Amino acid sequence: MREGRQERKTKETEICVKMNLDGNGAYDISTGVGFFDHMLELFSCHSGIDLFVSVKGDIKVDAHHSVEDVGIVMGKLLHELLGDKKGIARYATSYIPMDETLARTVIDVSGRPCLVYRADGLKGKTGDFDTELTEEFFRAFCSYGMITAHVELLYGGNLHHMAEAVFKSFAHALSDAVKTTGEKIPSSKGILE
Ligand SMILES: [Mn+2]
Repeated sequence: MREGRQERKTKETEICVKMNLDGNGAYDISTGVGFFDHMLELFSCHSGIDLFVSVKGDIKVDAHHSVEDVGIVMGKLLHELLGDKKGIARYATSYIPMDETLARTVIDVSGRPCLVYRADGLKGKTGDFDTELTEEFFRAFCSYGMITAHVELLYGGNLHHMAEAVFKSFAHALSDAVKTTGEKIPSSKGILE
């Protein structure tokens, strides 16, 4: 089982994350930011990755530190749980519509951190969440998870739909990319860091 936990404490946030890459989408999320909880719940549900997230953060400032730091801790844990990446699919693509909105994520579990993020329309608040923080979350997650992701909001209208489609498309692509489908390390170099 690729299952574990990771904790991180700074002067801004105190975070605990537990993850099971081979789970069935069970979650318990409490970040102090309601809409972000909703996004992480979707992430778990649609990736099949079991996810526990608990945050005590300085949300009286704003949600920035909490959201970014959850990305850091989730990324670090993902990287640890993937180990030598033997047998994983490595590449995956997912398109997710939500009514008028369409999002696409293409992932390479490359061992190299890179995020290409194109979601110009994702600006402004929905609920208690500044949707521009979506980029901060994925940047931190990809940087510490050592994965390459191209995340695009192709078009959309409603902010809630747009944020949701982006998170769901990322979740689906990640789920497929980390699935174990064989025995080999999927690289002609013989190693994925
Ligand atoms: Mn929703």
